[in-house]
Parts: sequence; C-alpha cells; structure tokens
Amino acid sequence: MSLTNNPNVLKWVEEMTALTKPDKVVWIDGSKEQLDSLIEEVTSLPDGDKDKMYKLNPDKLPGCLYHRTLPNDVARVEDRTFICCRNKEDAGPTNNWCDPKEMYAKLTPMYDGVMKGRTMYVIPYSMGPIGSSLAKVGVELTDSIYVVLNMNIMTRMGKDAFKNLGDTSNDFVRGLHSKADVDPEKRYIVHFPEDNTIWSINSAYGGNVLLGKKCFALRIASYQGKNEGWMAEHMLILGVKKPDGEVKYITAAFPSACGKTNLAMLIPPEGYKKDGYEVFTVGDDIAWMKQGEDGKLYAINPENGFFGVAPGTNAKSNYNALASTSKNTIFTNVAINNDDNTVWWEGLDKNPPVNATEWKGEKVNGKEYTSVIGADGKPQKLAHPNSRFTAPAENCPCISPEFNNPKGVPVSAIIFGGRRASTTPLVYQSFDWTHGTYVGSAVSSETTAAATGAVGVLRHDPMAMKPFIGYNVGDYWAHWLEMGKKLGDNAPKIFNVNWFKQDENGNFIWPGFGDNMRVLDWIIKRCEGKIDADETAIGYVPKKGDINVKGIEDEVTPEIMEKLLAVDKDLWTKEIAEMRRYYKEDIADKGGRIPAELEEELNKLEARLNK
Ligand code: GTP
Ligand code: SPV
Ligand code: MN
Repeated sequence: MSLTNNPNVLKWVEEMTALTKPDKVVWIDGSKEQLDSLIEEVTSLPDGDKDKMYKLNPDKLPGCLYHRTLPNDVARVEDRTFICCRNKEDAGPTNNWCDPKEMYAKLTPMYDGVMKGRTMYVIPYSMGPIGSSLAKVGVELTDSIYVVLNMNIMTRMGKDAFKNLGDTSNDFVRGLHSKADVDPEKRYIVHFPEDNTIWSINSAYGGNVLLGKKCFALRIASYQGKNEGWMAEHMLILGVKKPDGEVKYITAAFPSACGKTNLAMLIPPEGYKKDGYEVFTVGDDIAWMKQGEDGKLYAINPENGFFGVAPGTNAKSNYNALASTSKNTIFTNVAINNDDNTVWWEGLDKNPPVNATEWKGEKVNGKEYTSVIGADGKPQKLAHPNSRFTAPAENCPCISPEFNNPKGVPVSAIIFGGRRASTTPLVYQSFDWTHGTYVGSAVSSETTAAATGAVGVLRHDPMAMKPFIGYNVGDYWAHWLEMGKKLGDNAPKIFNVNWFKQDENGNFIWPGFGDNMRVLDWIIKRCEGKIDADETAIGYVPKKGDINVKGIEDEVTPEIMEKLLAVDKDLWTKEIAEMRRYYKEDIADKGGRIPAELEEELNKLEARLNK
C-alpha cells in the first residue's frame, strides 16, 4: 500500500517499477513490525549468500547486526561516480561528467528487469528534522534489505517523511538503487542534479548505496544550496559548553577518515572538565547551513545516525562513538569474535580474538593472523580499514539537546583541516571570510581507505568536498564568497587545523583526540576577541604559551609546540607554487571558473611571505 497521495511520487514509483520489474513492491512505513520482519528475513538467508546479515550477541550487543560486503565493494568509488548535467562545464574539473541523455540511455538497459524475482522497497525519508524548513525529502527505491535497515538509522525514515512533502510538491530527490551484479566494472553512482535524481547500481556498500548521505545530502544538496542560497558541506557540527554556561557551535570540514567523528564526540581533558567545559555532538559528517532571520549562519545535521570508521575507535580514543554502537547498530566488514558473537577491529583493544572470523569471512586465529606481516609491510588486518558502524544518533551519550531543533544551531567558527605530515601548523586563523575561502580551497590531505585507490598520497581536497561538489568547483568557491557577503559581520570566523604533523620518524607530534579541546579553546577565545595572536604570512597563529598544555607538558614540550606552530618559509614557498599549479593546471585549464578574488588571495599570500 502506498503511503502518500502525492501524484509525483506515485508516478515515478510506477515508472521505476515498470523498468526494474520487481516481483513485489513494499512501501517502508518505518514501523517496528515491518523492520523486525525484514531483520528476520535477511538473517535467515543461508550462510554464503552475499546479502546475508547476522544477529550479534543479544546480551552484549542488543539489536545489533553484522554484514560483510564483497571484497571488491568496500568503499566509495570516485572513478565510477558521475555528475550528469546538460553542460559539461557545469560539472567542472573535479567531477566525471556524461551527458544525461547518454547516461540514461546507458543505464536504462542495466536496470531493465534487474529486480525480477526480488522485492523493491520504497523508502521515504527526511534529511533533517521532520518539520524543519531546512529539511528535505527523499525517496529511495532499493532491492536491498541492508539498505533499508541502514537508512532507518541514518535518516528519519518512514511515512512521516511524506508529511514535509505534502500532497502536491515535486521537491523530492528520486533515488534508485539496485545491488544487482557484483562486477565492479558495471558499478555506477550517477547524479542528475537538474532532475533531482540519483541512480546507483552494482554496489552494496555505504556511501555508494545509502543515497541520502553523500549522493543527496552533499552532491545534490550542494547544487540545490547554490541555487537556493544555502550551503551543504562535509562538516561535523559540535557545541562547546563553556564554564559561563554559553554554548558555542563550531563546524569542521576534514576529508574522509580524517577525524570528524572523533572531534564531534570529543571528551575534554580533565582540567577542562573540572572547569566546566562540555562538548555536545550535533553531527559528525554533514552540515546544511543557511542564514537565519537574525542574520547569523545556522546549521542542521541532515542525518539521524553515524556511519563511522570502526578501526581506531576505542574507549580511550572515542568513548562516545563506542558507546553509540552498544545497541541497535549495524557493523559492516569488521571481524567477528566467535567465542561470544561480538565484533572486533584493529585498535579496539590489544587482544585480537583467537577464535575469529576476519572481514572476508575466513575463520582464523586472530592473534596469529595479525602477527603476520602482509604485502603492505604492515600486520594483516582482521577488520577492513574502512569497516564501519551504523549507529543511531540517539545512542550517543553526548548528543546535543539541539539535535532535533528545526532551526539548527548558530555557527561561530568554521574549521578546515586535513592530514598533513608537514607544512600546515596545528592551527591558524584566516584574516577574513575571503581569505578563509582561499584556505578552504587550498586544503590538501593524504588519502585514506574511505575511497578506493592508493592510501597516503597527498591530494587536493578543497573544503574536504572534492568528491562531493555536485557542480563546477569554481562556481562552488564563488558561492562561498557570495555567502560571506550576505553574512557580513555575522559570518563565522574561519580556521585551519592539522592534527597529523609528524616528526622525522613519522610519529605524530600532537596527541590529538581529547586534547584537540585545547585548540578549540583557542579558537573560541579568538571568536570572542579574548586572546591576541601573531600575525604571520599565512594568517593568525597562536602566541607562545597560548595553547594550554597543562597536563601534557611532558609530551608537548615548548620545542614541540614551536614545531607544531611553525610557519616554515621554504615549505610555504613550495606550497604556494603547488597552489599556483593546482589553480591553473587542475582547475582553470580544465574549465574550473576560479573567482578572481581567490587568485588575488594567492597573490597576497605570496607577497606577505616574501615581505
Ligand atoms: P568519514 O566518516 O570517512 O567522513 O571520516 P571522519 O572524518 O569522521 O574520520 P574519523 O573521526 O572516523 O577518524 C578517522 C581516523 O582518524 C581514525 O582512525 C581515527 O583514530 C583517526 N583520528 C581521528 N582524530 C585524530 C586525531 O586527533 N589524531 C590522530 N593522530 N588521529 C586521529
Ligand atoms: C566518507 O567517505 O566521507 C564517509 C563514508 O563518510 S561514506 O558514507 O561511505 O561515504
Ligand atoms: Mn564523510
């Protein structure tokens, strides 16, 4: 039974049903009975079935499920991701492009009859709190129960989502997904921003198939935001409660697997806790931001859960993330401890289970397995480096009381960052919004396992949005500048951080995690105008002694702090040369429409450095 009378939804579902030819169509109302029966169905599949999910220990991990995807289907596939708009120039140099007509013609035969013998699930969902003027509606059609169960955690899923759409509106994002075939050469993640449409085929993993996330909330939404005057960003949102009781909200854009979830759920060091500081999580991956009636920039988290990196998550590094996974969570591609039917991953603790099943499904002695050095020169891994948990936001002990606020939260500061072994200091502040936009455009980071391809290679990832901007990157930068003009004096201050600076031996020299609070502290004081800074060529850098190291003096000596905050002229000369090459060869020469103001910022940076 359909859950809406909206003729636009009904017509499209009918068309897609005619195309994919499922045996059965099931509308997902979001009820417990319906979800429970889907869980029974998917966990009753025979072992070895690629769709199979497993129930975990009901006492230790109540309501939790386990799934492994195919070894060739474990991360986002950027080389098979497309933006299909009528004019190639509108997709710009950071996207794969194909003419929409051509792409529809190519994919239609692949979808023709693809759901024969299967059930199509119609998933209505809201990105953002239901009833919020910032929220948007999507409908995903899929033949995967794994997708339904994940969407239930990651979005506000079910019949209430149609409330925001009403009976006549056509403003919903149409997502079509089929897990179909296992051949990665036939895998396509395709966006038609001008049609509000996403077609994903031949993958069953994360960001490729949970279409509300990267596909809608970033790629399609960034395009909508440009047209409608708001921003969709790859940013966490956190609140810092200060001793005076005021909560300051900060957003931060770091590339995939560079620390957003960790920062969003940070637990302040003892000294800060004693002084009354507290951190609240509003979001860990995506922010939608719009100017409010009072002129300030407001942010909502369009998601309802966390699709977080499992490896490295433990009670010490991220207690709140671990606690979020204690119930009603789906684990993907981690290892199983067969002694008690629980999960394990590298970095959870120092005791890999002896009686283990590694992420590909092989039964192994985990202790022996992880002591063998693999082809990459590192110990073999029981969990895939991009294995993930899908956890409900409501499980998070530090979830913000404003999480469901339809208005969002007012943003005081925006932070950019990435993994940089050298060059970029621990923290610096841009001179103003335009300079901050330049700083965002200049983000580069060492690649991680979140996307297929080599790991550890430095690549440009402007605003941590390289894989997610749904249109021309130059126009995206122009949109940032435009937003800055609209916000005027209300614009958040823009900062850059780097938790990943290394010494000569490749060790991180900043402790990171909870101690990142010390940097947030400086950022907040800068926003409040309570602390001075050194004006350098690249921006404002903390004065000596202004980053509080109480409690970590042994680890972060004055010499280390000097290294952390150094602005090395030779390295920055190289950085500027690389930015010139990037702007020209990677962007302008390839049709990226770089705003003149950003070129000007680069000139000014060079002039300041050479002064
Ligand atoms: P996506 O979900 O892919 O967008 O990733 P994310 O940005 O949320 O990254 P996440 O917080 O999951 O962290 C990824 C990896 O970085 C984990 O292995 C963390 O342990 C590590 N990490 C996070 N914060 C820090 C930090 O402050 N210092 C160091 N050295 N590592 C960190
Ligand atoms: C990322 O890669 O930035 C993620 C994970 O957050 S995924 O949803 O797979 O894109
Ligand atoms: Mn992400």
